[in-house]
Amino acid sequence: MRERGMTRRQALGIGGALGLSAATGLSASAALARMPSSTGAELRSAVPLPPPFRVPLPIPSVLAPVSTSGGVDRYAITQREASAEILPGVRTPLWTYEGTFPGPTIESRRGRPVTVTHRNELPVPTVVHLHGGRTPAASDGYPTDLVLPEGWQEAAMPMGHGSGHDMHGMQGMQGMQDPRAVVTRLTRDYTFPLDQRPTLLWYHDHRMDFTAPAIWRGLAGLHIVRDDAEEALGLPAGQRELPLMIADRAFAADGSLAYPALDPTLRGQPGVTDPYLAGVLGDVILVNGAPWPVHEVDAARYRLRILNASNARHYELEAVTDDGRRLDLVQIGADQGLLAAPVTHRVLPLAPAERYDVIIDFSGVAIGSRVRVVNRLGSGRTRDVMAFRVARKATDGSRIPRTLSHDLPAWRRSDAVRERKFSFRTGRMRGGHGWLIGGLPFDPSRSDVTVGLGDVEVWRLVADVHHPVHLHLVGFRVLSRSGRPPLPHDAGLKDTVSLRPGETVEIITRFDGYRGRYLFHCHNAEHEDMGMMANLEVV
Ligand SMILES: [Cu+2]
Repeated sequence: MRERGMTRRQALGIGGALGLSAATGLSASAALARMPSSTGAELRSAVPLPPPFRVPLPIPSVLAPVSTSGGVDRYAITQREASAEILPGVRTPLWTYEGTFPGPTIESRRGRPVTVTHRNELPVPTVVHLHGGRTPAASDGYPTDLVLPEGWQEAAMPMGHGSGHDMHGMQGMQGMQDPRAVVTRLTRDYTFPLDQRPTLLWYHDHRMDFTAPAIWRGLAGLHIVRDDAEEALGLPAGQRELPLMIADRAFAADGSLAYPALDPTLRGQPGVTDPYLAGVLGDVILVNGAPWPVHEVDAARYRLRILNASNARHYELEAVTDDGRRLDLVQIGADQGLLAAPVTHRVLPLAPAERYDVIIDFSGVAIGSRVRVVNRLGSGRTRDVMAFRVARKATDGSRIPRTLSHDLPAWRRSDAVRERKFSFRTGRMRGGHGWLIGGLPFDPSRSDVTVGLGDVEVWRLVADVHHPVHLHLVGFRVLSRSGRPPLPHDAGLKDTVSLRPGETVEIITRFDGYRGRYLFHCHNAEHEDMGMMANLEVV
């Protein structure tokens, strides 16, 4: 695996991060003017890469329940090693849910509980988090609530044992105690009431210190919640509804996924090598696990349910026809479900962990031609994402209602019982580089924020570089960006908001659902592993 020299991207990654944090007098507008496209450094693959738009778009299989009795859908997922042909002619070993990347999709109904029994046959402990789920704390996948593989030696556990190792600062949380951790061996039942708005959720690994490399190796899958009201809207459905999990990766010479882990076994020392401290970017764009895929479509409306499952890469998506026209991307939903009314974009920004529910209309596109989905922030091969080939004329009974939903929360600033401010910045952690919230690296045993069940609060989130900030348990609304109104793509109910360099974003939410210990954190997965999480206790 080769690394680029000191590329512009890399200079703007960690170099940009440190530069901004040092420039204390820098105004927000000046910071935005120098905004890099992503925060991170790019790995370069060491195998030949296929041309774009040749590999068909895979659709992840829908998992069949083991049982549906007693009002609960029960599923079983085995976490195990597998290999897949991601690049044509290349075998790539993966860590998977049920043998595939992405893992199988779970389809569920609003208010109908789902229990998933996860069995860990991987060589390391795991934790499952359902991102965007309104989930009781015991099933929310707190990072120390480990599921240990069979035969895992206590002494090898990164948690709960003081470490005398004299490693540099990126060793992270090693040796930290968490008396509240609930550790199980081999299996764990995760129960999701799914008493929430219908939307696209995703499940992924959330293990303390090792979330980023575990997701990178394949531990991610989709979970869709539906209800009757949404289905009655007449949106494109069936074959014309496509989940799109976008994620960048890089490949080593032996076909494995390249990742700059300090400990490639992911058993001991956490963290990545210095050039990648700001985030790991790959040079291959995968959609549903396939490189730059192509999908044949009717000349009709399609519903694209887009997830950015990348560790650190940001996208600005455009849909461009062969004759250079940009198609409208009509947003109908955000992270936490339908908007009140559609919002039309020509360019759709997409930060790690964000989801956008988008309608695209291929009816005006010449039969036999292509629509390329491109990332305006990419360069070279990373500019392409995927393509649609418009294959045939077709009838289209779908519609996009002017009103999509009536149940969005309308919290006002005056409803808030408290305002809080959190900075998301680089800093020193255990003698080295870390990513800090409010000046502190994550500590499971520390109480950071305690909120009352049912309280409405306004949070002011301040960034140095890009930080996609995610709250567990609740959805929120974006109130402002650096004193200005929210951007068009901030509409609706979100659970992840993209803080851009130098920006201050205000959000408002009500902490309802369940009491217990939750998290909020940066969803740049490398930042998250290097300290950028905090405890959120609902009492
Ligand atoms: Cu971050």
